[in-house]
Amino acid sequence: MRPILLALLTLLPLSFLGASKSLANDLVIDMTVNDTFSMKVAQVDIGQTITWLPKAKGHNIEFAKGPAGVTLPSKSKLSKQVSVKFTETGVYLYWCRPHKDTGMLGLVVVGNDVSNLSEIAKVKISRQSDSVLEALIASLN
Ligand SMILES: [Cu+2]
Repeated sequence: MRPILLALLTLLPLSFLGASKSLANDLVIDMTVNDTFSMKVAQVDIGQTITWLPKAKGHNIEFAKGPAGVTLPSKSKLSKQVSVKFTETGVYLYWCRPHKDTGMLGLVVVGNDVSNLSEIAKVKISRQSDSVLEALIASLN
């Protein structure tokens, strides 16, 4: 009787820890009132999900480029929460359609794979956004 009870007591907190850990591993990025993404370079593992939360109206996410041959997630509706699960490794570039020329963009790196970073670097947006993208890419090199 006693060993069983002990085993149950030790298992219980562990399973709670496991549950909160898998939740914590998924990322949340705010679309902010300042027309930015709260996290500009997001690193996730294969199978993880990122949720973008609209903290202000008039933002969305639209993927511009990803690893070769990978179908990009479809663009999200303005001012709506959206979640994307990433199942292919590589770097993904996305922006907010209304603010794409004023630097509201971000990168997602899946599975630590930056092999397509030079392809991402070739994307031209606007002078302001190109310099933002350059800085994000430099932070990964
Ligand atoms: Cu925006």
